[in-house]
Amino acid sequence: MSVVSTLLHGSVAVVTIDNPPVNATSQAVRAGLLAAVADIEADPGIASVVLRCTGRTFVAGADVREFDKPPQPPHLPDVIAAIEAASRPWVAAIHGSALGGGLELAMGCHARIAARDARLGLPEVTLGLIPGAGGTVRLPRLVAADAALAMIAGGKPVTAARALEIGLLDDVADGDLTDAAIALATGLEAPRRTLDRPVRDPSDADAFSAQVKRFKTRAGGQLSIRHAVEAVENTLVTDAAAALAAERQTFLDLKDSEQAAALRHVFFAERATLSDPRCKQTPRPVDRIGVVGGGTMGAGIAAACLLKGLSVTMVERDTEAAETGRARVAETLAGSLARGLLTSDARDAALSRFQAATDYSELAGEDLVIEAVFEDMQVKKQVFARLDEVCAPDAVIATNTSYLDVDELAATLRDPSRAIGLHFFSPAHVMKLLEIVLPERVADDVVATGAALARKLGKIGVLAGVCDGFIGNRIMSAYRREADYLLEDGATPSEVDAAMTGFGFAMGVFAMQDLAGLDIAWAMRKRRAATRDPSERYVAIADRLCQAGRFGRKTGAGWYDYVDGKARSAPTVTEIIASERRRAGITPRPFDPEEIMQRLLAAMQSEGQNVLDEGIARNACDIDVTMINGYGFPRWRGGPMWMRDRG
Ligand code: T1G
Ligand code: NAD
Repeated sequence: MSVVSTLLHGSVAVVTIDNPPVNATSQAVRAGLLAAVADIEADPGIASVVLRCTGRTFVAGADVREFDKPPQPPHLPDVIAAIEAASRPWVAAIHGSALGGGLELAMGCHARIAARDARLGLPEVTLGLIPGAGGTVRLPRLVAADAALAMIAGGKPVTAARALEIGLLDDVADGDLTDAAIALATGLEAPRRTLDRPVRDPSDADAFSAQVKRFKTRAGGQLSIRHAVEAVENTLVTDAAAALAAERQTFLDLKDSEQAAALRHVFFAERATLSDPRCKQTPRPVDRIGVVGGGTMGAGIAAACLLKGLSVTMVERDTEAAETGRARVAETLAGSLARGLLTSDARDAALSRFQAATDYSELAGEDLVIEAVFEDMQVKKQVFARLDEVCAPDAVIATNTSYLDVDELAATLRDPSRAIGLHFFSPAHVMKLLEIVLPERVADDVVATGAALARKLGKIGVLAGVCDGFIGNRIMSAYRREADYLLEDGATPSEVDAAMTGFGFAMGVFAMQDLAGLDIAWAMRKRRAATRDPSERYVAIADRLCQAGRFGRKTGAGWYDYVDGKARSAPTVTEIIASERRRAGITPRPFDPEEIMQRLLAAMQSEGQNVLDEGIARNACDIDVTMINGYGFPRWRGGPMWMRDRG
C-alpha cells in the first residue's frame, strides 16, 4: 500500500496519507503528494480535492528522524506550494493532531475542516526550530498576528473550537469527517490561496508589542523562541516570497544548531523511558486507585488520577484529616477548572469518582493503592501491613516515599512481588515525571502496571533501582552538597541561584529549598548523622539556619528573608556563612557564574555516572529525562549527561 493514495468520490478526489505511526511527512509522503497533485491537475474531471490521513492522526509534522540527515527532495515547502497553486480547491480533513509540517500542509490547502477533538499547532520551537514550510507566513494570513504569535512562539496546540474561532478552520465536523470534507470541497468554487490573503494585523497593536517583549524575555537562552518571534514580525512587514525565504533559511540554520540536537535528543529520550521489555507485559488493572494519606502528595496524586478519569478512594487517619484531604483534592480540581483545563461537568464527574474515608477496608476493591503518609519507615510499615490485610491479593501496593528503602517496605508484605515505588513529584497533578522504583523481587507484570499507570496519567515514567534518592533526588543531593561547598568557599546564595537561572534553570537551588522547606532535609541529615562518613567534607550552614528556625518561605526566612513575598539577601545568613568559613578555616574567594555552573554540572554528571554504574538508572538518557522533567534542568541543553557526552 502506497503511503499516498487517491480515490474518486464523484468529482472529488480524496487523497489519503497512510504513514504510521503519526503520518509524518517523510520523503515518501512528500513524493507521493507531489505525484498526486500532478495526477489530479491532469484530470479535468476532478472538481475538488480532500486531503486526509488514516490512523490516529492527521500529519503530526515532518519526520523528526530525518533531521539529522541532509534534507531530501521534494522539500515540504515545494509540496505545499504545488498544492496551493493547484487549479482545483484542496480541503484538509484534520483529525487527531495537525502539528508542525502537518498544519503547514493544511494551511497550503484552500480550506480546512477538523473533527471536534482535533488539535492544531506549530510546536517547532519545542524542537529548537521554527516552522520551516511556511507556517510563520501563512498562519498570520489566516489568524490575527497575536494569535499566530502565541501559537508559533508558544509552541502549544489549540483546540478545534479555538481554531475555528480565530479563523484557522473553516468548519468543525461532528459526524463523518471525510463526508463533511467532501461536502465542503464540493461547495467551493475556486481555490483561495492562503498566500494571496493579506496578513491579519494584531487586534491590539500595544498588546502585540507587549506579547513580543514577553516572549523574547521568556525565551531566555532558547534561540528558537527568539527567532520565531522575529519571523512573525518579519511576515507583517515583508512580502510573502521574501518572508518564506527568510523563514526557510532560519529553519535550516536552527536545524543544525546544538540546541535543536539537544531537544531532539530529549524528544526521543522521553519516548524511550518505558522501552524495557517488562513494561510491555500485560499490566494489572489500574482503574480504581487507593491513596493512603491526604496530605500534599496524597491529595495531589488523587487529583492526578481523577483528572485522567480514574476513580480514587483516599484513606486518612481520622475524619478531620480525611475532610482536609478531600478539601485539598476539591481545591486542586477547582484550580484546574479555573485554568480551563477541564469543564465544570468533568470536574463534577471527577469528584463523583472520589471518596475520602478513614476505614482501610474501603480499599478492598482497589486495583492499586499508593501510600503517601509521613516519610517515616515505621509509619509506612504499619500502613503496608494494613494494606497487606485489606487489599485484594493481586492489587499492587505502592509507596510514594522520597528516600526510604523500598526493598525493606516490600519485605513486609506476604507477597513482596506486588510492591513497587511510585515517586511522584510535587505538585503531583502537574509534574510530568514519575520515578517507577523497582524492588528486587517485583513481578514483571507489576512493573508493567507501573508503566501503564504512568501512561494513563500522561506522565513520563522512568524506571529506577532502589537506593537513597533513586535517580533524581540522589543527583540533586550531590549538586546541593556542591552548592554548600561553594558557599563555604566564597560564593553567596544569590550568586549560586543567579548562575543557575542564567544557565536556564527555572529556579536556583537555594530558592528551591526555601520553597520546599529546609526542615525536611534537616530531619534527614539528623537521622543520618550517626552513619555519616567523618572523612567527607560536611558544611553545617543549612543546619545553622534550621537551628535558628529559618525553614524557608513557610517561616518567612530561610536562605533569604521574605518581605511581601519577595526574596532579599539575609544579613543573618551572610553572618552564619562567614562564621562557618572561619570555623572551617577557609579564606573566601569570588566565583563567577561559569565556575559555579561548572562545579554544579560536574557534581551532577559524576553522581549520574555513579547512578549508571550501580544500575539505578538504565541509561544516560533516563537521567537527562529525570533532571529535565523533575528538577527544571533546561530542556534546550539536553540534560547533564548529554552535555557531558557532547563534550
Ligand atoms: N517524527 C517522527 N516520529 C514521530 C513524530 C515526528 N514528528 N511524532 C511522533 N513520532 C513517533 C514517536 O517517536 C513514537 O515513536 C510514535 O510516533 C508515537 O509518538 C517542517 C520541521 C503526535 C501528539 O513536534 O507531539 O514539522 O516510540 O508516543 O503520545 O515546520 O507524538 O512508537 O517508535 O508521542 O500519541 C513537528 C511531535 C515536527 C509533533 C502523538 N511536530 N509529536 O502523541 O504518541 S517538526 C511535532 C507529538 C516540523 C515543519 C517542522 C506526539 C503526538 P515510537 P508518541 P502520542
Ligand atoms: P504530608 O505530611 O503533607 O502528608 C502526609 C499525610 O499522611 C498526612 O495528611 C497524615 O495525616 C497522613 N497519614 C499519616 N499516617 C497515616 C496513616 N497511618 N494512615 C493514613 N494517613 C496517614 O506529607 P507529604 O509531603 O504529602 O509526603 C508524603 C510522602 O510523599 C512522604 O513519603 C514524602 O517523602 C513523599 N514525597 C513528598 C514530596 C513533597 O514534595 N512533599 C515529593 C515526593 C514524595
